[in-house]
Order: sequence, then C-alpha cells, then structure tokens
Amino acid sequence: MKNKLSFITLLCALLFSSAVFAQKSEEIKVWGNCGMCKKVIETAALKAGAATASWSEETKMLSVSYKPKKTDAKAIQEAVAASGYDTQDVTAPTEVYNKLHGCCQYERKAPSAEAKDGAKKKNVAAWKTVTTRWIAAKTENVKKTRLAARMENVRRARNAVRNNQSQMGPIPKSGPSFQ
Ligand SMILES: [Cu+2]
Repeated sequence: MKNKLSFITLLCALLFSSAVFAQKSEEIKVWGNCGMCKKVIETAALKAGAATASWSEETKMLSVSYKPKKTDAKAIQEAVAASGYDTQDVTAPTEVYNKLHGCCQYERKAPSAEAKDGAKKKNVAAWKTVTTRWIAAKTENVKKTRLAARMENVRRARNAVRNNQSQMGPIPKSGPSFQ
C-alpha cells in the first residue's frame, strides 16, 4: 500500500514537472510606448499561441510562455511585428506602423547592421543597373549617330554624282570618237 502510494506520488510529480517543462518562457524586446501598445502587443502574442504574455512599458520587454508544440518565439515576434511593433528580431511593416495611433508611434528600432548592409548592397546593385543602362543607351545613341552620319555621306555623294551627271548631260552610249 505504501509502495503504491509513493509510486502514484512519483507519477504525479513526473507528470507535473513534464507539464511545467513543456512550457517555455522567453523575454523578447518589443518597441512601444503606452498602455494601448501593451494591449495590442499582448493580444498579438496570445493570438500567435502564447499561453501568457505580459509587456512592460518601462523595460519594453515582453514576457511570454508557450508550449513549444503550439508556437515559438519567432511566430510570436512575427505576430507582434505584424500588428505594428518592432521586436528584437522582426521589424514591423512601415505601412502598419504608420497606421498606429499617434501616441503609439514609438521611436523605431535602429535598423540592424544586417539590414543596413542589405540596403547598401541594394543601393549598389540599383546604381550598377542605372549605370549599365545609361552606358547601353549612350552606346546605342553613338551607333545611331554614326550610322546616320554615314547615311548622310552616302546621300551627299549620290546627289553629287547625280548633279554632275545632269550638268554634263547624259553619258553617251558609245565613247567619244577620236578622229
Ligand atoms: Cu501606445
């Protein structure tokens, strides 16, 4: 009887601890301003599958707990960002941020070095494309101009020959006779 009881106690303890360990907790930095932000951020996290979500206006940290089977930190951050709030790893779409209430338009997180690098590469690529196109257009123009000049020369030469012919009269069929 005693053995059976301790076995059940052990089983309960195991089940309880696995239930506890099955829940993961995480602290995620989320940019925001006020109580309104807090509500939106927490709602987004809960909708993304978090069991609990609490955002602090002072520390800007979002404490979440979730079952790893149900969701993960990435999905929670994506949901929060989709509602207009930058998180440590995900940046909110600008058009959603712009629609936030005036008092909620927090000072946005500085773009990461990675994003900056990406933007730089994009700029360089765009610049290269523009330059390549410009050079191609220039080359094409030069070709066209040269061709036009050549055509003009041919036209002038042909006209000159025609004018000479008309001044000299028709070329005789038989050559001049020398007596
Ligand atoms: Cu707010």
